Amino acid sequence: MYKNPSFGTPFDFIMEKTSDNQTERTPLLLITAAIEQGGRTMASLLRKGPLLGITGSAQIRNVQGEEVQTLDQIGQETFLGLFRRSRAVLSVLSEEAEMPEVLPCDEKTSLLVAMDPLDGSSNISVNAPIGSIFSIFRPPAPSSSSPEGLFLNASSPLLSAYLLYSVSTSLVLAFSGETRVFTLDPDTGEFLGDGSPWRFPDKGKIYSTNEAYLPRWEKPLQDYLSWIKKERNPSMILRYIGALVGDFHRNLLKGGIYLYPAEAGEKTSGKLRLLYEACPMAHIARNAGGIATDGKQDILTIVPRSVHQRVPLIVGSVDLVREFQERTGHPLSGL
Ligand code: AFP
Repeated sequence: MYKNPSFGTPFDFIMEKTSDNQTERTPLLLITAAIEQGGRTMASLLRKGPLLGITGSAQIRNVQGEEVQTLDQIGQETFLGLFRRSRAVLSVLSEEAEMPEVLPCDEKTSLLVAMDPLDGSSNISVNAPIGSIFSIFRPPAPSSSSPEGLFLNASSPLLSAYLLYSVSTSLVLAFSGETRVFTLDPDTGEFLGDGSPWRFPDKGKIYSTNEAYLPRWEKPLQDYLSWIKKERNPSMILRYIGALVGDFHRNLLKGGIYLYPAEAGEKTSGKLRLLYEACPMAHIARNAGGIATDGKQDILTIVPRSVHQRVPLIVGSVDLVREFQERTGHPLSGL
């Protein structure tokens, strides 16, 4: 099997970026290795999908009231088990559990993990892309608060990651000012990347949103969409997979903007969860030269009020997000 000698692994990336941070090097290596192992396990299961009888509903609802799929449960058990065994994680917050779970660890070097173990579950039964999303936080000091308090008082992400299970399996990591893209070699089990930072391309022309909800959006948002379709020059194209990881990844590689806004009226906070969906994507975008906003403020400056808090999310290339903000009445400052 041909392997380009300049290819590097997530291990190389973390080693390179922690040369002056010995304290966090080990937990970051252990957590990244757990994410890689979970990615290998999930990718291997997903390849067989319906043959294993795991692509259906688990016939229960999660804390958010959403139907849980069997693969949601498998993702939860897989990643939670790996983080437990790493002994580098103080607590895990998951979309699939009401409360964060405290894990046995070496307290001196432990970090917090927030995760959506299986993003885009409605894509499972139709063999469309899905993913897993992670944000790694430093615990607040002193770290004696409640399990929830740890996440509500944590700093912005130290490292963010997602796995995309599609034609191939990608691992995207953002850490220390860089976003890097790795691909799973299914023969060797290694995640390999070309060793260079990834940046959003300039002049992206993709917008991704569920336009079926447009009638329920605020007027400035409706006007923005209408302008995109009728007047913007150069014109844009619409692409929507319906799994945040898939939509974000395409825009990261091609240049584009993803929008999941709040609806006008009672459902004002949008659908996506701050700590394990919006925040990691914002962090990955930022490290790739992009930006994320809730429509009014940078996602990375939002202080969570609850661990499963939802926020509107607009994320992508800086020029497109800036244009969105200007047209909807909240110009970005400082960018
Ligand atoms: P799940 O992780 O619960 O499957 O949610 C997926 C998701 O939150 C996100 O990945 C998508 O972008 C979004 O839902 C799609 O939602 P709509 O069907 O409302 O467009």
